[in-house]
Amino acid sequence: MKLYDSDWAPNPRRVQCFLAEKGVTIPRIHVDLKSGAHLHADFARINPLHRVPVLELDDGAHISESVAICRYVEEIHPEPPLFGRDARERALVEMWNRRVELGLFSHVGAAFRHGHPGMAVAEQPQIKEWAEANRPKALDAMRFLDRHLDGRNWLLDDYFSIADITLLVAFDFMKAARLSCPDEYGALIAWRDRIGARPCATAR
Ligand SMILES: N[C@@H](CCC(=O)N[C@@H](CS)C(=O)NCC(=O)O)C(=O)O
Repeated sequence: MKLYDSDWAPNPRRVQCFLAEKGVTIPRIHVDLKSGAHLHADFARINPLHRVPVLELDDGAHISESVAICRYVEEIHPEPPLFGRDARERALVEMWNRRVELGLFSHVGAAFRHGHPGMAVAEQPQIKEWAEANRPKALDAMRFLDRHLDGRNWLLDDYFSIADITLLVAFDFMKAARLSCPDEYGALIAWRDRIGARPCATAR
């Protein structure tokens, strides 16, 4: 088994964070996104969508999509469970993971891809107005998450899950999108401090 990933991009980081929380290591093949290594025809055999991360299994199968990779890892390394421990918790994890993906991650991603000069070639057409339109949406999501986290350790109270990992990656990726968390969102900032002590925070 090997993992095609990159050292700075957010979706590969989601998998690295997940593996760090599991205490699992998978051999990695670095794909240099900046030089366009993922755009080569050869990489299409690994992922025809030319994106990382991709997990290559020993039978030659390729799993892309960061959450699909994490689900596979959860199946083969069940401890500690990060997708929920019973039906109720699994549904709540899915709910919060999707809320973070759709509510924050996607807006931060759009602000980055459409606003950063370094993405002008990769993101075509790059629409600056779309980057700007996504900034207030990201702020709305931060406000929503801040309110939810008030009085809670993690998105699911005392249970740490993949949803927190998704939030960590989205939160930290804000810097690249030139977004920041307003000081008034104290519960969200305290959550970021708390997760900073976990293995996922330093995973790369
Ligand atoms: N939905 C995919 C997204 C994968 C993705 O967009 N990966 C980015 C890095 S974060 C990428 O490979 N970008 C290359 C490009 O846009 O050309 C996932 O969850 O893994």
